[in-house]
Amino acid sequence: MPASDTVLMVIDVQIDFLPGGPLAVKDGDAVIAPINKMMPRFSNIIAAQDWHPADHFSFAANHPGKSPFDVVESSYGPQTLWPVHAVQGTPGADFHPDLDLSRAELVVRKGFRRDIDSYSAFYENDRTTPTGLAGYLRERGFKRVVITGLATDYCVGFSTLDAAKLGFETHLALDACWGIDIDGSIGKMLDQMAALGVTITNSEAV
Ligand code: VGL
Ligand code: ZN
Repeated sequence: MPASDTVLMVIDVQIDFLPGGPLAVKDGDAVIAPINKMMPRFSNIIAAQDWHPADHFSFAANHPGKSPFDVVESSYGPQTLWPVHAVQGTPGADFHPDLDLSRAELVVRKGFRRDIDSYSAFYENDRTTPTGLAGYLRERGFKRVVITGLATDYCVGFSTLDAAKLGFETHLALDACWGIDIDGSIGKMLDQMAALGVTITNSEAV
């Protein structure tokens, strides 16, 4: 049983990232069963939800002549363009109905500013605008985070790196995550996690 100063983080398990969605992570629905199985063991659960306005900068459709997965310059450096996804208030932005978030005590929404994307649940992609999650976790006295969800190489990955950099003892439950994998991005992300001392584990072990 994880200690009470541990929080389970469930990242972006939303309809648009699951098979059939516009930014589907292949086999992404495979994360739902292990996450549901983990939840009863945790006293504290929080979720992150990608939550973009329809005119969001990260959507290729908002850049004439550009296609999804092109990279453009932004005020904060290179930004990958995505298919339209997780638009505020649309069914595709909802959590998957099979995911049992009934005990989640906080939902952090991110990416709601038109001009900044946000992969991490802690900081937006300019790497300086905080979501408030670090303050929340500290004020609640949490010391340890266990991270699950989508996508291993983007929102899960950047959330994990930030958690470790912020000084939380950080664990990634690898079988409860699934990635997009653009040009080896999953492997690169796991290497960065290892370099920061993240414990790569699995859903049964934590
Ligand atoms: C994500 C790309 C764009 C994710 C969100 O949840 O990993 N990836 N928006
Ligand atoms: Zn997004």
